[in-house]
Amino acid sequence: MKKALIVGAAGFVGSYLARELSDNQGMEVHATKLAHEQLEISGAKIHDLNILNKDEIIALLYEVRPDYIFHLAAQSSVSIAWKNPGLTIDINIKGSVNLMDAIRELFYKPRVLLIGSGEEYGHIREEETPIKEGNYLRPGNIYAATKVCQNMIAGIYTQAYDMKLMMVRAFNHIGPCQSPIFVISDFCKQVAEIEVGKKSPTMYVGNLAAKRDFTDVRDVVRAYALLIQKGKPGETYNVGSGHAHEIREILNLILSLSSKEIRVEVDPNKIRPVDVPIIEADITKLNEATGWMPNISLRQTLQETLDYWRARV
Ligand code: A2R
Repeated sequence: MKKALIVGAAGFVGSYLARELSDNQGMEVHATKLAHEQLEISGAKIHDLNILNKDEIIALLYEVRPDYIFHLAAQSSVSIAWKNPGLTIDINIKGSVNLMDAIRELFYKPRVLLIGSGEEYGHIREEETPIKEGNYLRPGNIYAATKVCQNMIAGIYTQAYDMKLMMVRAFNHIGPCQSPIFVISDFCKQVAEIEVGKKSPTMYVGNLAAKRDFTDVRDVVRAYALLIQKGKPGETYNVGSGHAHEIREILNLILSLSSKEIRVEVDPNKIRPVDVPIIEADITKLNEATGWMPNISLRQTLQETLDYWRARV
């Protein structure tokens, strides 16, 4: 039985990935969290790990000896990265290098998937859409720049030390359990609060004209599971749906799932200092490497995310 280690599993993606690996891929799953975080995943062994401490990483790798390592740990919010660039750089660059360097010191070569972001492409031009992995990178925010850096350093480690590192540029992923600091989860939570009278019938929104490529988190983790087994070391793969939707269109779809009359107002605090007008993935490379295509419709994801918040507010 193959052993998988998920680093940074207490966030949005970790539990979904653990379930995919144990239930659908038949792997033994180990998952890490920060000491202060709560995490229980049935069938997975949980370990405490801070990736800023390389000795902790080395000790864990020798204890677990994973065949596959998924690196999810990050400061993953664009808006928090504007407010706290130093911390974001420490976790997303220094932390990732600690992990790569600890893996380099092992006596064997596990297959590793490092998760980056579609934000790495930055200001995508009309003619570059849908965007391919080899496109010029123009990161437009601090978070994106840290993920570009992770990707470049991983390429160097792969070549210099003949390591089996694969890189992903994940476009927006959505679904039940996502933090409401992310746009779709925020919209669904606001609608659920309005429905039970916890909030006045006004939605506060940011830039509705931005176009983003959204994929259900369950499809995303299936792509990760396939890529770690079939991906080519040193290569970067887009993971997205292949279609960008205007945020306004998604908001309207969410509003149509509610019977309440809801007004929409722009909140200047939700507008980011620099926003990228369109981000859409070309997923040909991923599809050719693994056969993956998304299965879950946008409508289904929105319905389930709204129902998730309805059960909680
Ligand atoms: O920031 P927290 O307290 O939510 O903890 C996050 C954790 N994390 C760390 N783990 C180990 N050592 C650290 N120094 C450290 N700093 C933060 O990584 C959180 O529990 C986890 C990442 O989960 P999320 O932020 O929810 O990311 P998500 O949505 O699961 O995405 C996974 C990956 C990330 O690399 C994203 O940047 C990328 O996919 O899109």
